[in-house]
Amino acid sequence: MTTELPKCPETPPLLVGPLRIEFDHSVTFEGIRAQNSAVQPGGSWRPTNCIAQQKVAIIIPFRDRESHLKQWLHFLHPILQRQQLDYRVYIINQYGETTFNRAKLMNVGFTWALKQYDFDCFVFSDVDIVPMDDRNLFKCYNQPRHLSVSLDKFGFRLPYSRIFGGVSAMTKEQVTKINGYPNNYWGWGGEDDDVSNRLSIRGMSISRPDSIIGRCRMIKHGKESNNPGNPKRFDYIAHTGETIDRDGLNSLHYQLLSVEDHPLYTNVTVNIGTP
Ligand code: UD2
Ligand code: MN
Repeated sequence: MTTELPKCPETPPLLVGPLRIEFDHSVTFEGIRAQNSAVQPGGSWRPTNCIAQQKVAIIIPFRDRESHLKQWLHFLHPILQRQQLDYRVYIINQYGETTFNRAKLMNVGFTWALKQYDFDCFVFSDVDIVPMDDRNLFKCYNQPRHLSVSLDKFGFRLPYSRIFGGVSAMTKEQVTKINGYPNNYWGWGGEDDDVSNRLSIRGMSISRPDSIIGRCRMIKHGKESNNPGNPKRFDYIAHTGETIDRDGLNSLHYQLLSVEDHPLYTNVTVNIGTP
């Protein structure tokens, strides 16, 4: 006779609530591994005593931010395990030195993760943001979810109501409905507002935790010279209605250079081309 595991409860029982998040200690990959011995190669984990509510791919756009990545892994692996998610961490690493493209990396992560596993939910996260409360669940809801709602950098307030940058979660269906992220936002800014436009064009709204549970910290940093402000962003976000159907998952082209299972994450290095 086989005994089937029960589904994990809606509210994970081991959550602790508010967390002390400070970035003043340096951490090592070995140290993080030792603290998270149940995490599998590639940075995946799932509960052993119940079936997770959701299968979640965490997609992190990345280039040359190793110290941020260590802090993120250090804080997030324990939180994600307490949240009882069936999860895997994907670092989508942009190859080369040309202008950064955060949104296109998100599309690569979504597409690649689905080739590996039948994920239901995608959490798209900056590498430098850590939640200050583990009740801020890294899972998906009926409407697209914005998680980094109350950020220290913005004085723990929502800077504007339609903001969708930082950390956000969408189901596979929600991502598909908006044709994913735009691919043509090179450099800093605007791509998150384009996604917000896409959501409202497709009749969706943004769900959020409250401003206490939604508190987050961002690691202080400067701006990289190869991620300059995109001067075209204002023009682009005024025309999402015209671009949504032709720029996105259906027009994504990239060259996969390597996929490596590191002990704490899956590293996907990709050539996404140039502007
Ligand atoms: C804001 C948004 C972010 C994004 C960005 C504009 C919030 C809280 N954050 O972040 O979601 O919309 O503006 O593009 O609203 N990255 C690298 N290497 C680089 C450059 C960027 O890994 O050289 C990645 C990394 O994951 C980083 C993210 O891209 O966290 C966003 O870049 P940022 O942190 O420089 O931008 P920031 O903090 O203004
Ligand atoms: Mn940042």
